[in-house]
Amino acid sequence: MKTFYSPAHLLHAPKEEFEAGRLSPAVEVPERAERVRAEIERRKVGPILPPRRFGDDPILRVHGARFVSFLRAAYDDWRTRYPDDTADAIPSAWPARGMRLNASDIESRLGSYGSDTATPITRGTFEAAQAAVDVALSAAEAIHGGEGAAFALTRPPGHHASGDLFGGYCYFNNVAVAAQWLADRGLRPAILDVDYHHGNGTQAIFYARADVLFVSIHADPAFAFPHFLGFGDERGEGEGEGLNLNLPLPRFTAWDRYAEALQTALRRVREFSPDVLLVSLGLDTFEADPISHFRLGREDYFRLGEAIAGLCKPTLFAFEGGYNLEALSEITVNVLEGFAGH
Ligand code: SP5
Ligand code: ZN
Repeated sequence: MKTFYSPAHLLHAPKEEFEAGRLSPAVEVPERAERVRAEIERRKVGPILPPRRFGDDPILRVHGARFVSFLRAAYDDWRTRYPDDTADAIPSAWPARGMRLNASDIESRLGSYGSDTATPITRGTFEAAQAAVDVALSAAEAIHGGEGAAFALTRPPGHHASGDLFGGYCYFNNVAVAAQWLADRGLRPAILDVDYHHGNGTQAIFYARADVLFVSIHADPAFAFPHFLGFGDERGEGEGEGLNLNLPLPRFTAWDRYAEALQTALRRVREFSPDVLLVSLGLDTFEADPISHFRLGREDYFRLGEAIAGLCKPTLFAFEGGYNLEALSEITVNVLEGFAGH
């Protein structure tokens, strides 16, 4: 299996996030992708290739032009506002109920386009996010060209970013842009999101769409991030009615219960009969993940890959969350090997 990877992700290295009432060390760090890259070499998954540049157009098929302009300028605007400081840009006020959406200065723009305080914009964030999209698109192009599978080692992740919101460590929705690119070439994409957290951004982007299926297995938002989307009664709307499937699970879910949800998800994907499958591959379902509460073990990730392979579809895996630095690379490659049948 080919892996697509860009060192430009190193440009996005936030030191801290504001979470649980305090600034804490960032968990979405460059070392994540560097470790996975090394393990892919060590276990000989296949060649590691650089992405090509696709430019803004495929991004603009999914994200609003104002949102893209905001992200492009955000760090410089922030530095201009706070010239004698070095802190990264983090929103601190939002247009909450009863207020007016006003995206004039950098503070109001951060609050208008940002959804939480854990997703800092640093000097290199835009370039890294753009490269992550190119990585996902290059994998999509490989699959469009006839590859049976590809791994997009995307960082920063994407599934919490919607058409005009960044958050949950995500800026551009890598998987959504890749799915749209494939749909624009006449293919019928299904997206399976197995990150611990609900892919609220991806769901929002395709919620009213009949041509893209979104299925997500995740921690119940009744107790987990993103808190405000991902409930079981969200089934799509308009033409997209019935084309969104959320499978929220309780705290401490282990493989047996997870596997049941996975079978339900795979049944729905099969019924949709896609031309191509995109997997939002979060590894934060691991039992020792530092911010999550499922209990999948190392070996379970082989089973996950194998089960996905059972669909017999061209498959694009895109890296999302997963924060246990010691286990992350091993369990990521377990999925890829399980899929490839090693
Ligand atoms: C891509 C992805 O996995 N994004 C996840 C973003 C989650 N951000 C907030 C998580 C809150 C978890 N709180 C645990 C407290 C440990 N300090
Ligand atoms: Zn996650």
